[in-house]
Amino acid sequence: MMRWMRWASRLKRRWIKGEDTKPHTIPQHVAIIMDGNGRWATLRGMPRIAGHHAGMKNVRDIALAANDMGIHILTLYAFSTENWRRPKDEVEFLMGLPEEFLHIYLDELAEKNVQVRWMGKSNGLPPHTRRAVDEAAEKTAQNTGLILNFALNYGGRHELVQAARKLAEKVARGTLKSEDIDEARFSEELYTADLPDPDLLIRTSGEMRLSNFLLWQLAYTELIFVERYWPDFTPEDLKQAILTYQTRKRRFGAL
Ligand code: V0D
Repeated sequence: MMRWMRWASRLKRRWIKGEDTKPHTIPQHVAIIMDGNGRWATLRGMPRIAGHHAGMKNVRDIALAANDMGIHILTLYAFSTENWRRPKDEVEFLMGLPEEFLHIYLDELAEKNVQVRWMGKSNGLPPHTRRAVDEAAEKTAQNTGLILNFALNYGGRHELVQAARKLAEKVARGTLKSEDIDEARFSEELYTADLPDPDLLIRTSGEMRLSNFLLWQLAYTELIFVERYWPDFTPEDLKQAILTYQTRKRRFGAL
């Protein structure tokens, strides 16, 4: 409970007069599975990578909208440990997107006080991708606005296994007692150790699966699935998702 309290005062929630979402129940952590980029392109007779590129531009729009709404953390599933199985050309294109995104948008995001982070398996990313995301994280580490958190080379089961392994090593070395392993201690070994769990997960493009995303952290998260493909997902759709989230919260409170 105390861990997320730190976030309460982290960012002043701006409230826009006339807006119909309620400021006191804005989710502090929103996670998104940005699905449907390939299908968006195919539908237009374009190559899949054109969809990924359109999806990249949309990351900027939604991140700035989230920042304006006073969301504290936006965690985006950009590349999973399973995505390596895609065609080599597509993977190569995807691995160029962080650099392109940061080249175009980092200055603007940094100016708006956004902190860029990434989480995932550090081994396996091409060095050029790794360098770009690490530099962006370093450059924005002191920013106090939205935390824009990219899940890159991320797999939920892998995250859990590496947490178990780190704990086992500490027990073997005698620096941790097995009876001291509880949920709080376990979650300290996850990539999200210093973040509250997501309040809201949005998955675009109509698929209703978690696809190995944040398996531990989503235990109590409200799940919202929208039909819209990611490149077509607008700040207005984000606002609608938050309104739905708030309706659910209100119903829950009435029980
Ligand atoms: C493709 C839709 C931004 C999902 C969004 C390497 C599929 C566009 C980034 C990004 C991707 C990552 C880190 C960072 C800055 C930007 C990104 C990937 C894919 C996978 F620090 N969009 N984006 N990364 N797509």
